Amino acid sequence: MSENNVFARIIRGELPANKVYEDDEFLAFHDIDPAAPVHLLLIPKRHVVSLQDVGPEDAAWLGRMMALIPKLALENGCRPGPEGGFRVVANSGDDGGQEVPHLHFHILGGERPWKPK
Ligand code: IU
Repeated sequence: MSENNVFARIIRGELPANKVYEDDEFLAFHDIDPAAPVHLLLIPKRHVVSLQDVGPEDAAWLGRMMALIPKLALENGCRPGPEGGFRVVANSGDDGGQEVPHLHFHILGGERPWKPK
């Protein structure tokens, strides 16, 4: 059965998103309710609910996903260098505060102050 959460529907093109990046494996878009001046979500197109569902066999695609983060952050307004930077958050499961059951990395940045999500 296919996923029916909002991110799966964005991947399938059933819902719009303010996309900043897309390739065969991943999609990134602006969070609809930003918690920082820059707030992106990076998701894999494959069906993965959370970091609780990945293991050593996922190292290659997860590595490619992680390696996209600095590029996306800098291309979308995060400031470079030690005084700039960004925060990466992956809420996982109910105790982790996850609302949408499809793996996603929040990429948060921009000039402070802002309250981390
Ligand atoms: P969480 O880690 O599952 O709690 O984060 C879900 C995020 O998805 C949250 O920051 C929402 O603002 C965001 N979001 C979105 O960007 N577009 C949507 O249609 C929905 C949620 I629903």
